Amino acid sequence: MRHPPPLWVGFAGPFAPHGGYTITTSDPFASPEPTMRLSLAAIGVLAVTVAAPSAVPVEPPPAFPLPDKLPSIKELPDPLVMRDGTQIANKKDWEVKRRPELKELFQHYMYGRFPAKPQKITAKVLFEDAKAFDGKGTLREVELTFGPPEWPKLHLLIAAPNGSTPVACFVGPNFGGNHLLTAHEKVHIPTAWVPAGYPGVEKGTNRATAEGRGKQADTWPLQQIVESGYAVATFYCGDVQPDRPDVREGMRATLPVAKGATPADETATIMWWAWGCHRAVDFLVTDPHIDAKRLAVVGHSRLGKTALLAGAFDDRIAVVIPHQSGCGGAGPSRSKNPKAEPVKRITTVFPHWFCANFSAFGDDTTKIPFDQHDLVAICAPRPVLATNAEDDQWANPSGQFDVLTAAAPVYRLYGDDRPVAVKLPETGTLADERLGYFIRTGKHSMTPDDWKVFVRYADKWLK
Ligand code: GTR
Repeated sequence: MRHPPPLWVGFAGPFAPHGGYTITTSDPFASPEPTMRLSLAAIGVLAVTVAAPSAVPVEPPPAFPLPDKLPSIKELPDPLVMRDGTQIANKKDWEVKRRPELKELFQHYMYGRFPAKPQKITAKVLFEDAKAFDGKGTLREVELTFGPPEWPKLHLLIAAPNGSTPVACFVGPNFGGNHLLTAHEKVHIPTAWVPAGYPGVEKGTNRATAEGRGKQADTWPLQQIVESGYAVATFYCGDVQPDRPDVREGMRATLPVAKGATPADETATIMWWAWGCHRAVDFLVTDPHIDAKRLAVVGHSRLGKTALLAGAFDDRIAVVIPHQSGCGGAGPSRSKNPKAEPVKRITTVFPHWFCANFSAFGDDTTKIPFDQHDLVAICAPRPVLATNAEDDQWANPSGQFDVLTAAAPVYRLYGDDRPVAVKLPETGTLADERLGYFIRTGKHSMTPDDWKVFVRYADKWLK
């Protein structure tokens, strides 16, 4: 059966006809892009157009009950039991029945609809410095446009070791702009709203300035990553969707404005950021310097939640690294850790991160028809590494280990008999199983030492 037209056809939105642009036939309910390798004819020439195939049409989502009508489930629900009680016993049924059901549930009740892939992506190389990092690597920045002029542009900063062999690549969003990660004067300074308090942000205007150049180079230590033999690609999350509620800008501005109540499952900010990761991947899989089969998505905190969601919804990503992602990421919503961030708090303080339906669970998380182990399980059999810090109980380090453990039965369907450590690993010891875990001393931050751990894990799973 063909699916119904996308929800927002007829509105001035991204998937609606607009001034001479082709309307996409892709469907916001569609499953992630099929694995593909697009050929990029001429990198380095001014503009390159990458024709992306439209997403595969799928059945419309089933009608789900209102949040308060859902049954109460006290513990982490069994990932291998469908909503109708069917027990899943093999990989095929997991892939054909349960995994799609979970993807629908996560969209409807938590992150909002998975947006379609744009039909046309244009990549323009803004600059390329082949003598960066003491001559050891190349630094480039690529501007990605998706079609209609009101769509924000994404600036992808790519650092790669020099050499002819395609290398594995880390990819993910950053918090304050690419320019904070290197002092290189050609790197783009965001024109979108940036959070106050980041280096070089003009007081009162939320504008980024050149003052910030290189001031957060430790969070994505480009040279260190390049010297360990990996490429790294990152973009400012606010290029896609600035991190603030109640303002329709970024990609949200391209959606129809809801009259009256907010649609319960409108695409929320974390889903848009994940969508941005997928658009970065669209480019990376065409890049001859990068091995399309060896991509690891990384993000910290709210962007760690993003990394996990991006990995779950795009199987072109080979390894998933949510760093200190906590509630809404690799931390359970049914938390047993009194120091961890609860759903009630996160949906009150950051209502825009999740769709309206998710707020309904603030007072009773037992009604959530899934938990975060199901999001990890959607990634199976791909490796997922949850990294943490002892002083960061807000991100629920022990709860994250419970989540990995609860996802393990799905990994076992793929033949991995020991996908996760048997007990919470010691501080400072990397448990490098397919469901990997690491906790260090210290606080909530992403540091060069954390990147050493990401690289060790990638050395195991991406080599
Ligand atoms: C906190 C939030 C966390 C985490 C963190 C961050 O305020 O409660 O869920 O996302 O922000 O992103 O740094």
